[in-house]
Amino acid sequence: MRVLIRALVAASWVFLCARAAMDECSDDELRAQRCMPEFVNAAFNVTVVSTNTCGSPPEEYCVQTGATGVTKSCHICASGDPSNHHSAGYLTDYNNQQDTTWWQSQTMLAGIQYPNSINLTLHLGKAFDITYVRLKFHTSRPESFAIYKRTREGGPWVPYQYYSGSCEKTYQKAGRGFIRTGEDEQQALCTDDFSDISPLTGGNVAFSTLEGRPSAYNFDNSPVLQDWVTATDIRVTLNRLNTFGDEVFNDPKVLKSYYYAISDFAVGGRCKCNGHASECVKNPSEQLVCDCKHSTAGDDCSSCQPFFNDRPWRRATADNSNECLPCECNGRSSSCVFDPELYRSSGHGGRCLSCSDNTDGPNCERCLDYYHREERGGGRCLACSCSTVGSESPQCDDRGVCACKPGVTGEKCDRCQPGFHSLTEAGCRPCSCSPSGSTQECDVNTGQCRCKDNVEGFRCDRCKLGSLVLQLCLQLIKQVRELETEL
Ligand SMILES: *[C@@H]1O[C@H](CO)[C@@H](O)[C@H](O)[C@H]1NC(C)=O
Ligand SMILES: *[C@@H]1O[C@H](CO)[C@@H](O)[C@H](O)[C@H]1NC(C)=O
Ligand SMILES: [Ca+2]
Repeated sequence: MRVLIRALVAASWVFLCARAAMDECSDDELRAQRCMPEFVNAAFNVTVVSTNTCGSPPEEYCVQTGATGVTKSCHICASGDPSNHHSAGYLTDYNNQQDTTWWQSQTMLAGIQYPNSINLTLHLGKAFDITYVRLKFHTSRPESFAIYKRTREGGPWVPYQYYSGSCEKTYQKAGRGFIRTGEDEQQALCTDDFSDISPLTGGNVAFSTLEGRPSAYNFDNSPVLQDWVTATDIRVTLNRLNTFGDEVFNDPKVLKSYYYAISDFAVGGRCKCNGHASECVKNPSEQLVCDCKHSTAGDDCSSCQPFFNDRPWRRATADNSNECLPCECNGRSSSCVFDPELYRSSGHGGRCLSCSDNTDGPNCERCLDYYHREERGGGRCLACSCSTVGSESPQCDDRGVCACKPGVTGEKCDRCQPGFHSLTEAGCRPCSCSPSGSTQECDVNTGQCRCKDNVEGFRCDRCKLGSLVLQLCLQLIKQVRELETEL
C-alpha cells in the first residue's frame, strides 16, 4: 500500500502544483488563465470490453488457498445469474470494500494460460491526461501483464508499462529499467515488482505515467510527455497467470483454481483540454467534449476559433494562458487565416480574407489596387477609373490623378491636350497646322486644323480660289514655305 501511495503522489504532483483556481478560466480581473477539468476516475461507470469472461455456459472455479491437498472451496460462475456472474461491468462499478464485485475469466481448464491472452479494453471516448492506471486484483496478480494506450482515436496501441516476473523472456525488455535524461521518455519499462503470486487476493498494481521520467519536472515544456500522458483508450493485456507449479499434473480441481479476476480498474486523470476549459460536457450527439474558453475550439480545445488566428494556437501553461487572439480587420472582414510568414515579420499572423469596401492588405488597412482613398469625408476607397486608352497605368496617385500618355490630359487621361488630336493607345498626335494659315488648333477627333479666313486644306496651307485677297494669300504662303525650308 505504501508503494501505491508513493506512486500516486509522484504522479499527481504535476497536476496538483498548478495554480489554485484551476477550475476558473479567467481570474477576478477577467484575465485569461490556465484552467482544467477536475481530477476524476475516468474509468468509473465506463464499460470495459473483455475478450474472455467466465460463465457462458456456467462453469465451476475453485478458490486458490496456496496449500496443496487442502480441500478447495468451489463455486459456479454463470453469466445469466445476477448473483453469480462476473461480467466486465464489475471492473468499473462503485468500489466497495464490504461488497466486492469482480470481473473473472475462464479458468486454466478452459485453456486460459500463456500464450493465450485476454484483453480488457477501456474506451474513454475522448482524450484524457492520464495520471495513473490502477488495478485491484481479486486473485493473485498475474505473472505477466501489460498496459497499452491509444494516443488518439483509432491510433496504434502503444505500450505503457510491462509487469512481469520474466521481462526478458515474455516481453524482450530488460527488467527494472529506468530512463536517463536525454533518453526516449516515451518508452514502456518492465518491472517485476508486482509479479509475486502472493498476496492471493487484493493485490494492487498502480502505474503512474510520469514517475521516473526526467522531464516530468518540466512538464509544461515537454511536448513528449504531454503526448505520453494523452490517451483515448487504455488496454490491459493479461499474458501469463501466476501458479505454484502444481498445474503440471493436470488435476482439473487445480486447473480450476487458476484464473484472472480483477475487482477494480481505475484510471486517474483529467479530461484533456490543453488548459483551455474547466469542464467536459456531452455534446448533442452524446460525445464528451471540452467546454472550450480562451477563444479556442475543438473537442480538446486544440485549435483556435475561426477569426482568432492572430497567433498560433498553444496550450496554456502555469504562467501564460496563451489564449487565441482575434484578427485585426478594421471591421471590414469576418474571416481570416493564420499566415506564418506574416507572423514572423510582424508579430501578428492574422491575414484577413475578402475585405469589404474595396480594401485590401492583411488587416484590410489599405485600398485595393487601382483605388485611392477619398481625401475628404469618410476616407472611403474610390476607383481610380483611369482611361484604359490614355493612361500609362491603371493606378492613380493619392489624389486620384492618373498618369497620362504623351499629349493626353484630364484627371482620368481621357482627352487630348490643346494642340493634339486623335486619342489612341499611343497617346494623342500633335496637330500639324500651317502656322500662318491656321489658329494652330485642330479638331480633337479628326486633326482638321482650324483655318484663318480664305485659307483651306487639312493643314490650312491652301488659299481659297476666287478670294479677293488671293494675291496676298499666295505671297504669305510663299514666304512661309521659304522660312520653313531655311529651318
Ligand atoms: C452509469 O452510467 C449509466 C449509463 O451508462 C447511467 O445511467 C448511470 O446513472 C451511471 N451511474 C453513475 C453512478 O454515474
Ligand atoms: C490484445 O491486445 C494486443 C495488444 O494491443 C493485440 O495485439 C491483440 O491482437 C489483442 N487480442 C485480441 C484478442 O483482441
Ligand atoms: Ca468492482
